Amino acid sequence: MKKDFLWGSASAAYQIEGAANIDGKGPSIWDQFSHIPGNTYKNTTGDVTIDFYHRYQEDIALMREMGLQAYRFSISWPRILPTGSGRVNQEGIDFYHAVIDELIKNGIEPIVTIYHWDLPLELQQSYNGFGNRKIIEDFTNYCKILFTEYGEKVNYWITLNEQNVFMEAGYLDATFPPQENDYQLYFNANHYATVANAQVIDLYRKMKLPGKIGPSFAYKAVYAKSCDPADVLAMENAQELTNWLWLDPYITGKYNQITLKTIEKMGINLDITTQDIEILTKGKCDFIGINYYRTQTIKSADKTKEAVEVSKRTVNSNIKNFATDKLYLKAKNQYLPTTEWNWAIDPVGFRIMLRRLTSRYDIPIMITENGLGAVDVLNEEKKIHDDYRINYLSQHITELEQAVEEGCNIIGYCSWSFQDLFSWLNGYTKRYGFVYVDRDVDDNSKLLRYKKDSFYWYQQVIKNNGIKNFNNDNE
Ligand code: BGP
Repeated sequence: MKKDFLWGSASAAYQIEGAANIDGKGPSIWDQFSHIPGNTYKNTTGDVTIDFYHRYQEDIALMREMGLQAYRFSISWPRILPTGSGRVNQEGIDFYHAVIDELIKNGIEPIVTIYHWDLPLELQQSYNGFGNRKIIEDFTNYCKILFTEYGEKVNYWITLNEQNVFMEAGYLDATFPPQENDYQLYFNANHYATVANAQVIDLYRKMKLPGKIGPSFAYKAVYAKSCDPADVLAMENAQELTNWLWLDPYITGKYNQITLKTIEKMGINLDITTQDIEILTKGKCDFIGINYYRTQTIKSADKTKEAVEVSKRTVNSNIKNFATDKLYLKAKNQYLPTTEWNWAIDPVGFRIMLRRLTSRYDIPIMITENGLGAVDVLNEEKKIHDDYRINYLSQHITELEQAVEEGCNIIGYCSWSFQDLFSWLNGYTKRYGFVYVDRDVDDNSKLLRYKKDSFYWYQQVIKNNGIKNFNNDNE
């Protein structure tokens, strides 16, 4: 990898901070959602999580010990602005200065995510959050505060984390807040978020700050189930509605015509103005953040009963006369193993995705998440032998190295995650970290940190600037 390549790891505020109700922080939509019984695994909440808020120095010391070069974390909007706009909470501002300073002091590059899903509850309750175009102004004002406070210290900004995921889960599947199930609302809310993203990138440039800025996208490269042209066409439909709908405006500054027409034919009235179109052209990203976990396989709608999985979505929708399942269906890929959570494990798909991105857009790419969620066991000697995680990461990094040799411009790699953390709907059963945190649904656990085998393995990867050299050295 190039000299300035960053080997890092990632997290998000709601998943690590805890301290949900102290030092002036306001409630977020996730605080409310996780407190409604039945929404999360065994009703786990982010009230305490792994208490990064009080233990950040201990965690950053572990990062330093590992040799981590970058740490991606998010800022909690309601910790900065308890009601989303208006009064600023100085204790929140100070907290993130302290975290950023501590990272820099320890030689670790802070990569700051501005929005990782914890919208201030007030904005949801007063005007429906992302469902209203007012969000664009409030998001811009929030960003202005962050750029003014931290702009000189932070070289990498991530605007929105996985807009595609929080939109789909929040506005179609109703599994995340605000638990809506409405295609018309989904497409408009998504569009407002896309405009908000572009507007703050434009603002960042106008403020003449030294760093780079871009969103993080959950990219699932799509495969056709077969070479039947009907399956391939279905795959193309899926690309429009699951990838290009975001990547095109982020990177090229406009939606492509096929995406727009597809949405229109679905009976959607997209609330897009000429001013929006201008904002999009001014807010192209410097790099694209990619969160990669899996690929998806697609088949055409005509031939099957596998439609059930996708059709569920339209059950309560206000628009019942269309569904994406007329355009494409999800299918199983018989060539790929899966995780315990049934996510396809596909390291080659990682490389395919990077190559597709490069050939379509030719843009610098930062891997902002990649990792394996698994059940980890702390044994009697207080060790965690997570060779399955080492295998997963090692296969993915190997493909990443290949992609670089093949011409992809990758500027960094952040695994998900450094410490174990709260997995939105899965509590602490599904763990991703290099550092085990003694934490379960029970808020009284001790929150002690233990280094897993993968901690020492990643330490070597960083030291050797990748897997290739590391493996050669060990031969
Ligand atoms: C991404 C999110 C992360 C993280 C990860 C793993 O979509 O950006 O916040 O949680 O997925 O997901 P999960 O915890 O559901 O397994």
